[in-house]
Amino acid sequence: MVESNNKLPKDFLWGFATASFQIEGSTNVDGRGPSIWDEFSRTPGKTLDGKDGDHATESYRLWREDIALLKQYGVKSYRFSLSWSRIIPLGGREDPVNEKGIQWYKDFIDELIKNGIIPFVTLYHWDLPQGLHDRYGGWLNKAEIVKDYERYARVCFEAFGDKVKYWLTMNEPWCISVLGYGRGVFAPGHGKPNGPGDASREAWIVGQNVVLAHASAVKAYREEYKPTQGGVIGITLNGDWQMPWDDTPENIAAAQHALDFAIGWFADPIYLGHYPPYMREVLGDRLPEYSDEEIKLVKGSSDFYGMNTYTTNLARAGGDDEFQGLVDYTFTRPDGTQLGTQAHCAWLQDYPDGFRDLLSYLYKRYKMPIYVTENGFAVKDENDMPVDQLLADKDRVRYYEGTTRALLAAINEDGVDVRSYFPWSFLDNFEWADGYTTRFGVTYVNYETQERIPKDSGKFLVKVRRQYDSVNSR
Ligand code: GBH
Repeated sequence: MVESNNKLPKDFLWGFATASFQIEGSTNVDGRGPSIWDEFSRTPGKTLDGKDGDHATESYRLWREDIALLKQYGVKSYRFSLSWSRIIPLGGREDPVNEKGIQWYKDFIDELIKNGIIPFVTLYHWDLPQGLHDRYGGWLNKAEIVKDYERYARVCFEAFGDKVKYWLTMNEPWCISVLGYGRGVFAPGHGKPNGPGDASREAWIVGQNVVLAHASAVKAYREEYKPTQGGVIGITLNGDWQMPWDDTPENIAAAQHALDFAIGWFADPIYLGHYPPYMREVLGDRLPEYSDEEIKLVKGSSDFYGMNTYTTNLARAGGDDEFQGLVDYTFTRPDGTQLGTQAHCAWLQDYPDGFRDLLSYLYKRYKMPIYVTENGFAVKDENDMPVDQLLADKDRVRYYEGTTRALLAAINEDGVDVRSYFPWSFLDNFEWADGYTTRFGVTYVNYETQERIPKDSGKFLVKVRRQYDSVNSR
């Protein structure tokens, strides 16, 4: 029996998410230029299994099969990203546009629409053209990157904006900045001890440049494309719920400090017009100021809150990691028990109540409609299991049971305006520094044969979506 609080808003976008570099492969085809992830993943020691993105799930070649499977899953929408260096191989505003790259995405978008699937497009999911990194330091160079990104965005609005009505400028600026320039575990690998770059400054600089590039593209869209194309545009931020480890005042404060550094760093300037005061307290002048003109551009530059979330942390004061706001994260409660089921990744446990609490927090603080653009789970040791065992992905099914229930409660009981749910990911794929050893897909991919087989979690998500739909059509 379907309960009344199983209702989803009428135009709710239910689908799956991916990103260009993680699935496309064919890195040397149809004029694509190199990206920083080609170079990084080919450097020995940067990925866990020593593998790169040259094949991934071969989705550049197998796109028709992928769309057929999406249709079989019955999704209403599909979130994917564009590869900047397929569209402008060298990346810059004076560099030539690659018609073959544009045509490929046009065909892809047309085929989605023909199958009744709404395209939800990310402009940038971490695969910066290597040409821009080599030419002027990529995201570190404000004057150049903001203009080059804006031009890239314009080329995309021009080429695809008649069909694409949902745009994300950037995927997870925290990851671009901290993992790429602060901890050095992602491309371009700055910020490691003894590595290139000043880890105490670069991440904070990159964070601001990413926001300014985002805001410039949004301005261009609103002024020149939106009036005729009529879509929405915004940014998507990673951020996990933070619970105080216990109810001492220090740890209650620590949870807010963790949110300030993980989310507020970007969301506060964009939605409220200033940095969280705590960030200035910790970083002093290492946190770059927004000029009056810049903050005018940035404030209000997102039509919605784009939310990527995976887990909940227990926050404890006294950490020494600036990128976490000097807060310690743990999954171990004061009584020694674990918060939830452990995933393959050390940073991920299953805790659905946190998903609901995060939605409420974001809605109250930023007062924007929320698009959940990623949410997912990697089953522990899945990659080592025989296929039949791996397909019965119980822990992932339980994870999605929890988060979909929390999603419905947030909408129907807490009154949060949520407009999409895109589990990560449609397919097992290239999991960045983990290579292919960590699987996030609701669809198993055999990387030798490129066979795709739905896991139980994929079938589960199809089933719950049908239940919600039947409520909608009453
Ligand atoms: C998403 O990021 C990405 O958008 C997607 O491309 C990726 O495949 C997916 O996650 C699964 O990983 O303290 O160094 O251990 C998720 C956000 C933020 C999750 C950083 C991991 C811990 C980093 N990520 N977080 S670390």
